[in-house]
Amino acid sequence: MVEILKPADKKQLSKWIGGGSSKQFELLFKATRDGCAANVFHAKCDNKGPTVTVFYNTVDCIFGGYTSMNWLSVTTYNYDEKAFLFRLQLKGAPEYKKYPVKVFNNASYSNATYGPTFGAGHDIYSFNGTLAKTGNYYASNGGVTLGQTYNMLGDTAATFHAENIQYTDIEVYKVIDGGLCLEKPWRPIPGLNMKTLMSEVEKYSPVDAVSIDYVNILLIGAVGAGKSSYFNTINSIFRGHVTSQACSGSAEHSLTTVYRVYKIRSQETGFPLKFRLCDTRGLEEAQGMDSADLLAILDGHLPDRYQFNPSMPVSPEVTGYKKNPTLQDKIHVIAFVMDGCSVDVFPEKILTNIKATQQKANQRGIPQVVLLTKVDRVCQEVEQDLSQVFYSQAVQDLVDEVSQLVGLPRAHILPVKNYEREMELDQDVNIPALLSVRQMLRFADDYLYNFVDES
Ligand SMILES: Nc1nc2c(ncn2[C@@H]2O[C@H](COP(=O)(O)OP(=O)(O)OP(=O)(O)O)[C@@H](O)[C@H]2O)c(=O)[nH]1
Ligand SMILES: [Mg+2]
Repeated sequence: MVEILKPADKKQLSKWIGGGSSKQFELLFKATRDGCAANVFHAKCDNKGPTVTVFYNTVDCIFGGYTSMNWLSVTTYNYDEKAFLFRLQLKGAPEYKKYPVKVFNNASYSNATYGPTFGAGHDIYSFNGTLAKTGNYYASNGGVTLGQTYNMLGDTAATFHAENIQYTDIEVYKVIDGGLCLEKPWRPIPGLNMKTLMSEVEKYSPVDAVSIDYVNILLIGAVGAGKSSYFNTINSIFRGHVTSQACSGSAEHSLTTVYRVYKIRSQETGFPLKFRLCDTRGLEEAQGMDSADLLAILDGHLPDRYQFNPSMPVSPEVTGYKKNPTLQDKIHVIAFVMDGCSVDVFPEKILTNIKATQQKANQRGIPQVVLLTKVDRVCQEVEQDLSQVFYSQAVQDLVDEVSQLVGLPRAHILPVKNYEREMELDQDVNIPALLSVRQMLRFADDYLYNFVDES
């Protein structure tokens, strides 16, 4: 028998449970499948960590409770600050509401002869012993006595479950961090094919009217966000094997200390492709790339291999400083590189720095994207199978979150996984990476067209 909790309900529960990532719900117990018996419930659900219990009654109400604590067969109340009751549906109509626990000590009640029970005085007491089915439901010998342990926020038995404890089903789901794969991709990419993508990127040439040979894509972001690894990833794809031309790794301060304008050569022709990836020193809270350095890069003053010096920002006196940069020297697209795992705890100072850069970029009309790296660490499914990137609820949620955080449209947020542990190329790594390059090249052309129109 299939589970009946709908994807939209899972999404809502996932949000209520919180903690950053989307949740997966693994069905542990289902009355209509396993029998409505307390011993079966305990055999399947004890010591399984956080769970959601869902009740379906004969008047189409769906409600239940969440606890982050184990169910046990010993008789005890369980302390839980995170527990809550919820309503998903009232008499057939979706009515989402979360009711927080107010007496933490009594959040749930474990007892070998009880089914799942929430609260002292038993806010929700599912059943005792074994229930036989009457027609299509189990008439509960438990009860619902609201308001003892949970704050019902003005709701009553009538508006919670229509005072009905004839259950057509009771389900208990184990809540797992990460995951939840969608049936349809959240970012549909019709005709997606690695060879086509590669050839599109290889054939790219900047808008004719501006007569430049290549476009410059600037990679900026926090220390360790994956800027150098991104260049290595793109370079690897076109070189035909995994390369690590740019130094990458983990360090307290930025590993990259020199401004590098990297070329990427096509394996087939041996010629450089018509874009450059400009790798920078990481942004840091205390030291790091100075805003004067950044402006100099945007406007094309800094030479390749410029040595960043946090205690001495760039000046026209430094060797190689281009006093009169041309369009060819300027930055045509900015990619903010963000570690997908640290979006929730993104340092305020670095965000302020990014916002300031965005302001400068907007004044210059430079298009911006976010390269959202390390998506393999965002969700278990994606870690196991990278082809799930565009099917992962967690990645979709993260893209939404980042889009809000930096104020860019969602199509500008590009999830990628860089080569880091792999020794061989992998199509599932290449596809999101190539899509991100293609998108940036399209944006670069937008910038160039604006330039043509202006002049
Ligand atoms: N799992 C995983 N690890 C990654 C990914 N991208 C980068 N890393 C790892 O993250 C660490 C930092 O990557 P770098 O590319 O050096 O980061 P950076 O932004 O250039 O850092 P700095 O130059 O120090 O500012 C390295 O250990 C990489 O292997 C990714 O997509 N997934
Ligand atoms: Mg680096």
